[in-house]
Formats: sequence, C-alpha cells, structure tokens
Amino acid sequence: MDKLIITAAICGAEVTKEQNPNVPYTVEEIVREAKSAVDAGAAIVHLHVREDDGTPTQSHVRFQECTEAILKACPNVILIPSTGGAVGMTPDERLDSTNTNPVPEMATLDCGTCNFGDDIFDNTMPTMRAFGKRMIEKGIKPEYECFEMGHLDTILTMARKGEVPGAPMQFNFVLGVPGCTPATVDNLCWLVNKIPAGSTWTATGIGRHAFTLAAPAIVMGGNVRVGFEDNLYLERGVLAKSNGELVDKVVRMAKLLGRQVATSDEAREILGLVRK
Ligand code: KMH
Ligand code: ZN
Repeated sequence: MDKLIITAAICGAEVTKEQNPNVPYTVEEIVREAKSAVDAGAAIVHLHVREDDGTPTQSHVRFQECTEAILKACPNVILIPSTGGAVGMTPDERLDSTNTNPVPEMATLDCGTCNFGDDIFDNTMPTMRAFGKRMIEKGIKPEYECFEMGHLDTILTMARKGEVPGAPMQFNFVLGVPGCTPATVDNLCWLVNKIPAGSTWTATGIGRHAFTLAAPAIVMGGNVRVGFEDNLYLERGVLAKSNGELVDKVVRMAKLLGRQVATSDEAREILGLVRK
C-alpha cells in the first residue's frame, strides 16, 4: 500500500471566524495555518483565499501573494488552489486562481452541480468543459471533486471524450455536504470500486464525519483530507486550535492503523506529478 497523503483544506470559502476564531483570512494567517498543517504531516494544502475582511476571492493576485508566502514558509508543499471558489461566483471568476505564475501543479475541478446547504453549487457541462480545457492547455493536474455519486460517472465520461485530463486521475470524494451524498463507508466503497485502475483517491468527510471517513480511507489505501474548510472541531464540542491539530489527529490514526504518512515529494511520486 502506498504511503498516506494528507491534504489540509486550511481555509475554505464559507467558514468564518465567528464559527472558529482560528479560520484564516489574511495572508499571514493563511501562512500560519498552512505551516501548522505541513509541520504536522500534511503533504498538500488545498487553498482558498480571502480578502482581509474574510470575503472569499478567486483573484489571481491574491492567490499569487498567498502562494508565494506559503512556499517561502513551506518550500516543498503541493498546493491545490480551488477553482470552486464560493457559491455564486462566475466560471471566469473561479478560473482566475489558475492564472498565477508559475501555474499551479494541481487545481480542483468540481464534477457537477449539486445542493450545497441552502445554496446550489453550479457546475454545468459547459463550465466543466471550459475548466478541463484550461487544465489541459496549462498542464495542470486536476483533483476531481465528487460531491455526489453521479459526479463520478460524469467526469469519467468527460475524460473518455478527452474533455478533461485523463489517467492517472486523482479523485476527492467529498461526502456529507448537506444536500449531497452522505458520508457513509458504503457510499465511499461504491465510489472507490468504480474508479479506473491506476487512479488515486482521497476521502473528505464533512463536519462530524471527518474522522469516521478518514479511518476507512486509511485502511482501504486511500488518502485523507481534513481542515477548517471541512471541519472546525477536533472532537465533539472542542474547536480545533489550528489545521495542524486536525492533521495531527489523522497522523495519529494512521500510526495506530499501521500506515506511513507521505512527504510532499513522496506524494508527487504517488500522484504522478512532474514538478514545474
Ligand atoms: N466552496 C465550495 C462551494 C473546490 O474548492 O473546488 C466549493 C469548493 C470546491 O470548495
Ligand atoms: Zn475547496
């Protein structure tokens, strides 16, 4: 079994300091959270950025600033900027995060429209084709975000048609978003059983499902994402003081279950990334 790749989704677009005062907004806070996660064992940081007042933005200028500052503190980390942005942003606005220099090694590509709490997260076929085209042209490896069972079939069909980058594909099964596929082991197994041989996958359990989905992912040979974007609590009633605390809990789970944790360079090998 490959070593475990841990991703820290340190910021997100929807969570706020009112929910957990440690959610980062400023560049300094984002660097602090990235470093805490990497120091604890994260190989990848999934990145959203904010204006200083917490407003989510996809501006490549802000991504450039945050990326440079994170890489100064954590020179080896793999960054996966979001192209999902926040609910309600336009596709062009969302794609601006990929306009940094150099272009990112990876970026998220969301695999279909779905409910998102009281909102709708809009990912039409034309939007996904445009994102796929951009990533093919720029040589960006997508992390395919599947929030619903049907998203997997959608993206596999697009890959077969050459509309999005193909093998080796990296999937992130984000389960437990209110209104989407629940975070059950059954649903995770259903998805994992349908991915092409040679693919890699990550499990993200939202809210209280963070660690109940991490455990099966660790023993099944998958990878794990945690972080403030997905879960604000270390355990019931205890807010996490940092992303590092959440990552450290996954590291301890992996140790108990006998799985080694990958460094960023080991993660690059496992994901088939060519460093730019
Ligand atoms: N903020 C969510 C609406 C991604 O990063 O690609 C979408 C999201 C997915 O976070
Ligand atoms: Zn995200």
